Amino acid sequence: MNIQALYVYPIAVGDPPLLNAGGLHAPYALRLIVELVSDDGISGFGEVPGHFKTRAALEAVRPVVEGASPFHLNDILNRIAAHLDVEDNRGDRPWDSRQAVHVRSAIEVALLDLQGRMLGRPVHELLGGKVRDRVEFSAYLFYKYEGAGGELGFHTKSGLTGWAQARQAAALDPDGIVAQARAMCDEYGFKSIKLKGGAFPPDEEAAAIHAMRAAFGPGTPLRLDPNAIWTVETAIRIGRDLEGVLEYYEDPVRGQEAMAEVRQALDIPMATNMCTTSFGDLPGSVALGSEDVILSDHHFWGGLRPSQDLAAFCRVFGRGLSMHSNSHVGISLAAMTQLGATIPNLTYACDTHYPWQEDEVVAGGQIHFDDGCVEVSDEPGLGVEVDRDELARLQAQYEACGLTHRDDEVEMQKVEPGWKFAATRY
Ligand code: GKR
Ligand code: MG
Repeated sequence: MNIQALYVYPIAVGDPPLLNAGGLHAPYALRLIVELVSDDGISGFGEVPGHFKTRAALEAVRPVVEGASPFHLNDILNRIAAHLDVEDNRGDRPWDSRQAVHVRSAIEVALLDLQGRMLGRPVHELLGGKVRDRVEFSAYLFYKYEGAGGELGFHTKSGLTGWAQARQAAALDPDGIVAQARAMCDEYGFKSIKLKGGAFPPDEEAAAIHAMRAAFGPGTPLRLDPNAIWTVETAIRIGRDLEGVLEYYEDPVRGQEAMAEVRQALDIPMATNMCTTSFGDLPGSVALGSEDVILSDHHFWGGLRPSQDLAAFCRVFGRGLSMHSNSHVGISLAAMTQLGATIPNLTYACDTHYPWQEDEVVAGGQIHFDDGCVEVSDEPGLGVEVDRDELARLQAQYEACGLTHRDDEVEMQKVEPGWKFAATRY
């Protein structure tokens, strides 16, 4: 019952031309699927953002993982921490570029999936059991160019209706954003809405929030996330305009000090997945009071159990807890749902990019949302099976697309030559 083999599969999944503070999404989002196979032939899976360096780091921990008991999770993760020799830096872009946390997360989730399959128990029971049967997610809106991603990048198909049509439509102004919100909420039943900002001048993005408020009414919580490229002055000015309108204001500025300054000036809950992103950041968060809400993310807090530790911190120090997302497929969504089921103080609907993706590695196709929620599986492990044919197809797609890591600046330059990322733009 030991781990016989670790496999790392890089995959590319079609992703539409979504805009953010860092530039533009490439036609494919990259993910790494990790499989651990026991010597009695049982497999457990994990999924993390794809980057050639993370892939190499995962390959490098093979000697630590192979031969170990999947139930010696603490020992495996400790030895991985000691074994990994990577330079880790979150970076200044909207996404998190660290490798060690992604490696630990991929291995931890795959180990828990494997344990669950060996024991015939769902992962949520290995984490202490569920406190809810459904985990709620929110609509995640993006300014975007026309196109649905995949093979042809900016390709469009005719004859589409509903969300399929809205998913490929351009959304570059408040009307486009409201139309996108309507289509996504109608399709998935989401009750809260987040707008990814940082793409256009702040007043235009605030206007889109007001347009949504007018369209959906005060009963629909709204969030805005410019990914830290605004100045403190801009964030306070726009924040005053959005007081009483936003459910929370996510990372308008960069760093705990600036977030604390904006928080002091406004009467809006401040949220982050950029300034408080690791256990080492927690003392600063407490000392400065940099946020009201932390968006957990098991991919960069090092797994499901560390995310439960983060939830304990939030409970003790009066932080609300939400969940962050990058482009992902069903293994991540299943892990987010198993985790979310176990956290009593998960006080907000979680982010997910899932509606933007079409490709899927889990058998049976994309996981279903009912009224904005994903049902918590009680099947063994994460409760999803991997479709080997689809996995192979998405690996081939990875090989063919030529991308090795995410670089939204380079993608943006293909549309706007000379475009440069600015850590503070407005
Ligand atoms: O995918 O464009 C994107 C997002 O901006 C993503 O990179 C962020 O990590 O979703 C994210 C966020 O909430 O900051
Ligand atoms: Mg964010």
